[in-house]
Amino acid sequence: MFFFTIPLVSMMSLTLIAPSLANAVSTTFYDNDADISSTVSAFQAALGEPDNGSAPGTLANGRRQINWDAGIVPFNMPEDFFNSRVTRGAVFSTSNNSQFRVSNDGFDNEFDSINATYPDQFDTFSAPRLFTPFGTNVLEVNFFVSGRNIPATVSGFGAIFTDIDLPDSTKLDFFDTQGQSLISLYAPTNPQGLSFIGATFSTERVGRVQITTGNTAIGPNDDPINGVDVVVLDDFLYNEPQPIPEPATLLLLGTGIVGIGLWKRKTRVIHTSTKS
Ligand SMILES: [Ca+2]
Ligand SMILES: [Ca+2]
Ligand SMILES: [Ca+2]
Ligand SMILES: [Ca+2]
Repeated sequence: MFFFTIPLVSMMSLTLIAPSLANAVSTTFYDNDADISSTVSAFQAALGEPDNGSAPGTLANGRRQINWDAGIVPFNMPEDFFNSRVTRGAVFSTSNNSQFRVSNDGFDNEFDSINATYPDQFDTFSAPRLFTPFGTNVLEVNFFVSGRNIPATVSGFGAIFTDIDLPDSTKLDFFDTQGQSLISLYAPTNPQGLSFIGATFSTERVGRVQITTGNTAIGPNDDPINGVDVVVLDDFLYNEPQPIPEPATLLLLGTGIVGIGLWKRKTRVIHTSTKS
């Protein structure tokens, strides 16, 4: 594992005009090796200890994780399952009726009930279950105080993908609570294997993460030679969702940050791998 720092200014010049991004540092994590576990462990450490499981309410420290593998997670998973039934502060949505699927619910293996060829393409980080939006390849992750209908933010999020064949097909887009883009990360390819990407932020708060899985909704055969890249998801990792401060508090914070006037920004990349 190695570290290096690159300026983000050229990539994200738009963010320079946003006062909320003063002095922000993002650390990004990538891995598409045969074993991504060391990078996932480094990301868990960056998010913080402990794993807060399904504890309700907001805790001061630690992280939340979703591996989809518990038997109670249904094949047709509702969008709010991981805040209402299992309280981990994450609610998902799509532009297409917010439909989701979780594999291996008795009759299914790695989504072979959707397409019989998929088990040859997909791998698991945490066996046996995988996750996907349904009817679209784009989903949104919104954060809440665990088990409550109180919007929240995080300062880091990462996800594991399987069967990324084409570069630039799969990415995470991070947004603040105002909808300003914080960073866009493309995931490295790893056909029939696993890819991890994640980012943590020093001062910015992430209000929403948009996940793009390949370039098609799940359903067709994976056919990258003809430009069709089906990709699905395994584990999600994010730090403890914290409630969004009251508007008066935000106003005071914004005023103070503008006064500092140092809108420097840089990013640190951990373990970049180039396997294709
Ligand atoms: Ca498989
Ligand atoms: Ca799993
Ligand atoms: Ca493939
Ligand atoms: Ca694929």
